[in-house]
Amino acid sequence: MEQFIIPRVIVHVDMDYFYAAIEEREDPSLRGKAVVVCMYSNRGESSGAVSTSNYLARETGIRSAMPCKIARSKNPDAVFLPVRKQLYEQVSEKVMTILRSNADNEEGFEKVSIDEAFIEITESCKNDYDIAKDMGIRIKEEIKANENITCSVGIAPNKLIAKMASSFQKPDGITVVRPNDVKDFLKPMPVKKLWGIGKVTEEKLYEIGIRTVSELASCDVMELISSFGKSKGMWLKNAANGEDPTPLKGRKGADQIGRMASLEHDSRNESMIFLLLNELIGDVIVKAEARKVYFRSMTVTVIFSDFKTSTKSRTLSHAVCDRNILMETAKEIMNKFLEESAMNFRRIGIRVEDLQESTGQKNIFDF
Ligand code: TTP
Ligand code: MG
Ligand code: MG
Repeated sequence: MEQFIIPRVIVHVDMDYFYAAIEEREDPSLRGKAVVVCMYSNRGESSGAVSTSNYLARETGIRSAMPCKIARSKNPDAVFLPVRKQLYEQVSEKVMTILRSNADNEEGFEKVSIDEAFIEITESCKNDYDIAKDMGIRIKEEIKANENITCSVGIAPNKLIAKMASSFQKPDGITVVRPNDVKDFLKPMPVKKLWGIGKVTEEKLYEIGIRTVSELASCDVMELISSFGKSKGMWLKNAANGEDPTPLKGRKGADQIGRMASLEHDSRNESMIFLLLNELIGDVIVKAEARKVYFRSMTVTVIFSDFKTSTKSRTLSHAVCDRNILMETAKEIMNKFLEESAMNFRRIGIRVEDLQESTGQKNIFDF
């Protein structure tokens, strides 16, 4: 039976050699050298494991999770650096802000780890994969312009294929897998490449004679169920056929509500900016009311015509859900942005945070 699937366009972004790329950026003298970032244990530099390494280091066989000692023996000339987690968290935060701002809406964003996230762009690209590719290229440019590091992008009809597409061409790649190309994309892959298949499953599949994704796709689902149980068996069958209906996890527990949009053309015309701001704020208030929440803080984001992104936040004295307060505070911030930079604005966004349930709690204006 043919399943009815709502068409989606999902983007997966994964930063290239993330920790090592940040170290290279911070110290340009590292360019052209093999760089290994190590998580040393409290026994000092003689123990510990490799967090990551740049691609030059990988050429000499160095891999994540390898003992640092072995990495040293593989490439004594490499530069070994200790992890600086706080710094990487800060960069991650900025990258995530950029990604979030490119999603259709707040629900269309899901952070997967410190250096990767899914975003849904179905609406923004009107379900057109040519537009989606341009958006992917722009996201790469935006991250490069703001953070001076590269990423790899996968664009596909679901999370499973988008995730696999982003690792298809690394580093600094972009891979678009259109709905009609999903089968061909998967066909030649060994089963271990299917995102979600670990060592144990791989070995079990080998035992029943399945080595490639295409063999798995044509395998009888009942045989898979008898080997793996119902839910895993069905998942394997669907995944091998490139099907993954799982939604992005943005909605659940999202502690913020936000909207972002492009100006009709790049501009710093106040009335044009405030008109769009007013529209975005209207949407945010409607959502906050629907969720029955008040907010304590708010953030305004501006993306300038050179793709540089800037944000400013304010904390309010009380939790409210009030359109006028939001508009006034946002205008104040926007005026600051206009004062500080002569650059045209490209996109603007507004986000409310520190959400609190409004049930049983009065708005300050109720008193
Ligand atoms: P990854 O995205 O898996 O790897 P990467 O970004 O270094 O390289 P690439 O994506 O280009 O293949 O992981 C992101 C970061 O997480 C990585 O920079 C360091 C950290 N990490 C560890 O600390 N230990 C590990 O075993 C792995 C795999 C990653
Ligand atoms: Mg990465
Ligand atoms: Mg990653």
